[in-house]
Amino acid sequence: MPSRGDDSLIRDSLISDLRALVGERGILTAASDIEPYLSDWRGLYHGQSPCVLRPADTQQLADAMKLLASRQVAVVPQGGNTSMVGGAMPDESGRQVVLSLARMNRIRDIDPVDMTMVAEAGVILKAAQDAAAEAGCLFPLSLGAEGSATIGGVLSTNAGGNTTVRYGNARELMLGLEVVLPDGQVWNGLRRLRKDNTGYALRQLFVGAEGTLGIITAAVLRLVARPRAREVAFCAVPDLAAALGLFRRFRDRDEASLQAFEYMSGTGVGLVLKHIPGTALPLAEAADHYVLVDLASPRPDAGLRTLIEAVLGEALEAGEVLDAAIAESTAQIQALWRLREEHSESQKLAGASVKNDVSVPVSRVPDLIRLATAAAERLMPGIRAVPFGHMGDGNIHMNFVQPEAMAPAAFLARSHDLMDQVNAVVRSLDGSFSAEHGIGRLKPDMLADWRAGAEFELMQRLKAAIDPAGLMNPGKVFEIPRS
Ligand code: FAD
Ligand code: 2HG
Ligand code: ZN
Repeated sequence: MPSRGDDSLIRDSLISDLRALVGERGILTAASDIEPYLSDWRGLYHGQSPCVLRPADTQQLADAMKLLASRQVAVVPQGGNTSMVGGAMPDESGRQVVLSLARMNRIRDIDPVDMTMVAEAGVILKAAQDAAAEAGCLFPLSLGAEGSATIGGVLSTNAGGNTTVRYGNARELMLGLEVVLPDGQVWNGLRRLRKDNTGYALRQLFVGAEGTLGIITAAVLRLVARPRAREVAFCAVPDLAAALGLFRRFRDRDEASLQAFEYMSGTGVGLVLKHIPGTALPLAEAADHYVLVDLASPRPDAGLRTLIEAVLGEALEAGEVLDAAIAESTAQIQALWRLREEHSESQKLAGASVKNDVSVPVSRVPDLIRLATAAAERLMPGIRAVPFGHMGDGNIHMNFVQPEAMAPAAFLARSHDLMDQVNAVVRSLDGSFSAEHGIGRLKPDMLADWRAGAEFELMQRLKAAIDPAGLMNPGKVFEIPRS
């Protein structure tokens, strides 16, 4: 067992050897510089790290990984640090090195004929969207954290977001990858092919692996045609069945134009209006349920205004819609979307919250919201249910904000009881306990339970084959094995 003195000698020599590989700008060691990398967005975890590595390119990163592997030092990859499950947090031991991809932020290539972009892992999602737009294309992945989340992070979590209903998850938007393996080997799989049946699709293994198998350093992203027509409406609906009915009306009329269909509860929109300056309800009266519909088409003459008015008109007549506002300008589109995208921030400002990022078959969304809300209210009278999210793909954020009079710590102490209640409902509806945010540090016990048997054993065997020393993001996805 090394003594404290031994520990700091090992640490000092590791830091100086790493510095020799990545240069002065490639490593942070001062406590005040490291601090921002040690807490997560939700404020659930606070870790420790001897330094933060910030390599400038793939070769520097590969050299550093070789060194870390030879010294048996664990690595915690970090992109924009927007994980909702503590995925990018080191533990409290002070022995895990945080690896930030922030400096690897070049867009290496955009090809509007192949409809591809080669982006390094540290490129911010918004920057990738903007670059695609400049080239006359669309990179359609879209989520509230897009101003901070990175390409490496969204691929490593297989992020979904608002447009999954139309374009799929991050996985479906990736054609090739460059990865640094746990031993420092570089795998260049940056192929931009739509068809490539050459053995196992290794690239898909690293998507959604949450940094537990290797470091994604660059990716070939799939672009799509840029929209030339768009219509967005914010609608009040009488109940959950009506919200689902409205979704079906839009999907059945023109599935190809439906790029987002988001649900919000009256409580959730109320929290946004209360806590986020500059927001306003675009309807005359508040309601218990709302949906946001976003239609887009690459055809300027797609007739989306006629379509949205016709579908909303029919739904109004059928009593499925109470009232609706259709955006008349880009500024109004942004204002309507803000009511949806500020949900996470407003819940943070309203006190402690427990999040359940769950999915069910789309047809079961009303049952999910109704049953999970009832179960939580039975467990804790006064709790504020704020379900919202991606109704069009079956992924609802079944979140709960603390009762107003309760102490945040007392509420958070009941987190697991609440999550168990929601998960029991999700199980009964054939759903998943983790739709898009991943497992991270928060849910390895759930993964072991829900996927027990052949599926979990196969995952463990893959992990052992690719990262035999267990140095890649330990304690995420899998619990750390007891020695
Ligand atoms: P981090 O948080 O830094 O890391 C996430 C995980 O990926 C960690 O396990 C980390 O170790 C690993 N990782 C990061 N980079 C690499 C790499 N280069 N190689 C290997 N592993 C790596 N998620 C959704 O799916 N849909 C949403 O709509 C959505 N909205 C959000 C809104 C807000 C306000 C916030 C705060 C988060 C939201 N998220 C959403 C959650 C989050 O998963 C995404 O923001 C994003 O996928 C994380 O990207 P990041 O760069 O911040 O990754
Ligand atoms: C979203 O859809 C994100 O806005 C965040 O996935 C959800 O705060 C949450 O629980
Ligand atoms: Zn979401």
